[in-house]
Amino acid sequence: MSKPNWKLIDSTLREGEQFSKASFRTEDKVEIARALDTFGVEYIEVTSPAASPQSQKDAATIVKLGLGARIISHSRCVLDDVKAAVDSGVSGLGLLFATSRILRESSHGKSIQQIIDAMGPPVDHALKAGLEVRFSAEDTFRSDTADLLEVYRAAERLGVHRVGLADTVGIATPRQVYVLAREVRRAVSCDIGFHGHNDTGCAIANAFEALQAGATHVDVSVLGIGERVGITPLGGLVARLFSLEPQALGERYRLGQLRELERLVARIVGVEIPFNNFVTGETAYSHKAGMHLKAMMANPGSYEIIPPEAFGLSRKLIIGSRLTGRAAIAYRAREMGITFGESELKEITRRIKELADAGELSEAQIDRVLRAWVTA
Ligand code: HCA
Ligand code: CU
Repeated sequence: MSKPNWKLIDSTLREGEQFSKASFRTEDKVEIARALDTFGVEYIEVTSPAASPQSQKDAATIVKLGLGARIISHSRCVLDDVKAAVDSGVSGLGLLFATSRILRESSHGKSIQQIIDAMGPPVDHALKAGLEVRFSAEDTFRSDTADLLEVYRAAERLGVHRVGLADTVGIATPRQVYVLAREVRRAVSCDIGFHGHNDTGCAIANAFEALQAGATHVDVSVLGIGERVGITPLGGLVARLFSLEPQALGERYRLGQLRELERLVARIVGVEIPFNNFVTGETAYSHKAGMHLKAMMANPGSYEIIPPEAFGLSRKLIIGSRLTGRAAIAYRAREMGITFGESELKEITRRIKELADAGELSEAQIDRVLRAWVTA
């Protein structure tokens, strides 16, 4: 990734509203939108104003906040839905139509040609209203490639700004995403978006591969919330990108706000942040084995690809476990102003490991052992 020219579309207020535990009140949406804007995502996607009367009012409320992020909405390819979106004042619209056989049969019953015919009026209306328009093929990765290219080319001829690849069911592998996104890149010259579900744990890798293949926009949500197990999580994709482009990510986003943003959304939907969450999880910066501790004390880069300070976080060195080592104990002793000789250090470490076999020692307990050793 030489030049980061991609943009993040946060869909916590659209895909995230489809999360089983989410039921946002207007004030929740406003708080989340503001926090997303502070973090610095380029787009905030909200639920289709046609979904319900409150959705219509909430979309307009968020537009009126006057945030830096572009507020876009999402809609079926139906003229009345597009009109509702235009009325709400959003500046962009993500239109979609399912193109896979299984969804064409179970969802709308249209052929590929009928899809192409049906998308004309809604796309046209949205474009004439001055919106940034995206057309996405729902269930892209179970669709026929020739059908997809036909639909995307037709969308481009209608003048859409972006076509979207949607891994609706989370079936795609990273390589498939790369290959298809490349093919679409060659077929159209407009922007390309990617939206990927995480049913098999590939959503971050898939989003990344889409970018590598030339996609320009990626959908994410805070903590990945969405239908079923959700989509590409904002924090996870940011971690993936930061490891390659730390400076660009630091310039673009207020990384120090990530944890607060996740806490906010977790509180509102009533879930815990996973202990092993990317970057912000409780254990994300815990180091424990003696070998790791030794190297970490010499150079924190030894076992960290993303410095916690970049996200306003700090690391935790666990030195009271049975896996601890001499270097870690010596380090703690030095912090307390105590220096031990080599053989003494070996003895103390052996003693601490023995004690830790009965249960991990707290820092205070270790300090007590070290002090007692000196005075003994
Ligand atoms: C859904 C639709 C969607 C749309 C993605 C997009 C999907 O299933 O509710 O507009 O690109 O996953 O296909 O979220
Ligand atoms: Cu989705």
